[in-house]
Amino acid sequence: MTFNIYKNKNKVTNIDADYVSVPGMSVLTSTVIKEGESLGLIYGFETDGVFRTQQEIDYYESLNPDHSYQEGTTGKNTIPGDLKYVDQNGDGWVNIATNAKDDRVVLGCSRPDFEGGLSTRLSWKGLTLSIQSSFAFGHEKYWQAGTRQFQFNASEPLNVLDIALKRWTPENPDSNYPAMRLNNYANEVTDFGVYDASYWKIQNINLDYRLPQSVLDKLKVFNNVILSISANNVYTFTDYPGPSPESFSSDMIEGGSIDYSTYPQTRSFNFGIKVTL
Ligand SMILES: [Ca+2]
Repeated sequence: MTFNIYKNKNKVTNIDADYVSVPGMSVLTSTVIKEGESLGLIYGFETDGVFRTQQEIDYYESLNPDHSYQEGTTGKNTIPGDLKYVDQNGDGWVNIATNAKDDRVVLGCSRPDFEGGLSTRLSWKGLTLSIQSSFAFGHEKYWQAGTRQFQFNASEPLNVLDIALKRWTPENPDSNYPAMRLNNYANEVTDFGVYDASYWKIQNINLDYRLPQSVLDKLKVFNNVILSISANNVYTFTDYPGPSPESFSSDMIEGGSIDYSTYPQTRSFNFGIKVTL
């Protein structure tokens, strides 16, 4: 059995100013590089549940006469069931403008506390069983598709997951999931989409069977015959809700912080015969 574990420790030692990533094709402002901190920080808005009533919204709207409390990137008006962003700097409104740092905070870090692998090889008579697995613990990831389960685009309708059934509605006023929005995408990164991405993945299980020497002696044809069966991408133990906790963004800065729903790896089964004449 081999077991290895390691910690990738990193720290940004010098940067002129916080660098906030703005991927080219979207209005997301999703990660930040900060001096004295690790790379891989997820950056966005802390939320405090959803707005429950119009009275509650009216109160928040009264806090700053110059601004509506939280104006989304599409300029939508807040309605009951919308996520409530936290005003971090206490000026009575949430500045959602791209690159605005007034109310954005670090929501998590995509760098695991520990990573490693565990593999084992067991032999008994002609049988050899080997199992390979890997793990990563203590990190977060932004599941972008998760937030999209509560938004519906009439021109590009997509299926949504059953999590959408838990959404806030006037009949389900205690829900902590936001109301469904039509054609009003809120693109801001919030802690609502940030999840623990710890996992333990069984990558491969392989079983070999070597024909006994007595059988080979009888056949008088082969020197060695090994039958093998293996499974790849066997199972991942995780609480992460997306298809894969290993999913990542191809954006160089965002890297493992943002899960744009990479197509999950397939599970495969192989059967083989290795013959030595
Ligand atoms: Ca503010």
